[in-house]
Amino acid sequence: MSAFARALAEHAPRIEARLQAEIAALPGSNVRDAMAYAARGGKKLRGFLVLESARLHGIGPEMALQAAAAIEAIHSYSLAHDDLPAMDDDDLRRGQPTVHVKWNEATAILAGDALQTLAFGLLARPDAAPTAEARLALIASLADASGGAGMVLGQALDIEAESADSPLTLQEITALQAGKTGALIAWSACAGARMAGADPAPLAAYAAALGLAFQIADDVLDVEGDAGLAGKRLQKDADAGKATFVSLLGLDGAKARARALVADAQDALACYGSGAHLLCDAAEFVITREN
Ligand code: GRG
Repeated sequence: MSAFARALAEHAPRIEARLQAEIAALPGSNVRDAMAYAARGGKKLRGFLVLESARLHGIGPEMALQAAAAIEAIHSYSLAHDDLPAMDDDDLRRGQPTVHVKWNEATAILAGDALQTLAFGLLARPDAAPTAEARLALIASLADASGGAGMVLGQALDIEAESADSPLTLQEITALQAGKTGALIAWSACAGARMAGADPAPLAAYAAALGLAFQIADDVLDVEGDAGLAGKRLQKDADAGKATFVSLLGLDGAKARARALVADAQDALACYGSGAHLLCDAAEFVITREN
């Protein structure tokens, strides 16, 4: 097992435990149960990026786990809503029935809503960052990353593309994915710098390349992956005739582009020296993952 795989395997249950403890503290309801279900499992890659970028800036997991749980709450909300019939209409996520299939649409919508507000609540706690300014920077940047200039915009462009007259161009699909997938990954990688009041620019450059490589790898997985390992339905984009990095660049071209982006991501970390080796390995991981 690589050092990265070991670190991810160590971090993921701690992030999950922190998030589940926060959800368990809410009053009992179907929505609370659905929140816990939506937050369960997954790689916790975004939380990992938070913990590692915090470590790079001298901030330990006791403090950084709060922001790691927050970003995984936002990510879980986005998946629960993305799976709804009004959006991607999926019945399988992380190898399990999706939230609206297990409960119903109203519960899936409310669980997503409550996961989203929980995230901002977690970041507002005194133990989320060393100073009030840093907490505000985390909150404001997460609002940007997840809202109408970030993930929600990317999702809206993706939905619009389904009924467009012509498939998206490479430039359009790159912009779409920068919002839909890239914005939360970028927030995660920059979180440690924001907590410490440091310049997040090198981490932002790392994350821009990482996020795009992640999405290209997702498109490759959609074509070549094993649905059992991926824990979700594959070939959806090709079946829907949607433009993807694979349809635009070809399978080999998409893989080559992802590999070049991993090199760019690793180059952006040079200023941190050997302290960033796990983030370097994370870039390698996103293009070799099977789920
Ligand atoms: C509903 C506002 C709104 C946004 C949804 C995240 C998203 C936007 C849609 C998800 C659709 C999708 C499959 C996108 C591809 C990239 C992606 C986000 C994959 C899932 O992330 P992983 O692989 O998942 O990190 P785990 O399960 O490991 O947490």
